[in-house]
Amino acid sequence: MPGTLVVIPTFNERENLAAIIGRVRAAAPEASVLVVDDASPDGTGALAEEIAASDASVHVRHRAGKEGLGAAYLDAFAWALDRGYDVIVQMDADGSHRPEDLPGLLHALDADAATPADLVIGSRWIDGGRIENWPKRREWLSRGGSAYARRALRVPTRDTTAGYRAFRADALRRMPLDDVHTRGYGFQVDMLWHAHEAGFRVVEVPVTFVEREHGRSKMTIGIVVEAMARVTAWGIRSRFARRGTGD
Ligand SMILES: Nc1nc2c(ncn2[C@@H]2O[C@H](COP(=O)(O)OP(=O)(O)OP(=O)(O)O)[C@@H](O)[C@H]2O)c(=O)[nH]1
Ligand SMILES: [Mg+2]
Repeated sequence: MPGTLVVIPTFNERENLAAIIGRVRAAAPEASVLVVDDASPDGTGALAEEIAASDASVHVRHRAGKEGLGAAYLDAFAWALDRGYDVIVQMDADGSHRPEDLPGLLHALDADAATPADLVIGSRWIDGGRIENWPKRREWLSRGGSAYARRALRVPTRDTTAGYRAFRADALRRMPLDDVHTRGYGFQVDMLWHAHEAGFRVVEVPVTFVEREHGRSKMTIGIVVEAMARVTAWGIRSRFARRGTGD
């Protein structure tokens, strides 16, 4: 029975995969898991198949090569919407997004929550949000990037780059996903901006973000530059569009 799907994109996460799936299954036993692997050279895809063979709630998608996080998520969204899941969660494989925070994210989507959301963001930069094991330099880069995107795009969210998110599927279905072109790290900002423009109710809940212990970061300076350049261009474009409509 469709319900909640936790999407875990992977590229060379063999050391992390079994642990993260185990923790998701423990924290949210009713949720299914979809691993989206971009032909990881370290064999993450084969390991995902092994796990799926012994757990019917775990699914795997294999993509031909490394095309970026955004491409993997768009593929997963289409897969999940096709199959009628009600809630779609984004989660990194490296343990930065703690599965134990998942019930809090899902609760904010509930109809009986104080302000039921279309999109819930696991936020580092609101009261109660924390980060563990990040060098100050990384913290300031992330805070600065979030603040810049918030101002440039006029979105109300504190953590605009966070990758730990939960979408209500019916809201995601209304989004123009074909207009989301960012494939790298800016994908998160791109999606948030489109969600905001589409009138989504976006709610932030505090999470503890933990730096990866195993494996290597796929974050590069090129990814940061792509994100900053795009945010600047979107900000300018949306201002002109508003002026054009007299807003
Ligand atoms: N399928 C797929 N997954 C990816 C790709 N790039 C990154 N990922 C996954 O996306 C998640 C986030 O990537 P990370 O490398 O952790 O990026 P980050 O969190 O910004 O950087 P660090 O935590 O410092 O390593 C991880 O689960 C990665 O394995 C990609 O091109 N394709
Ligand atoms: Mg990470």
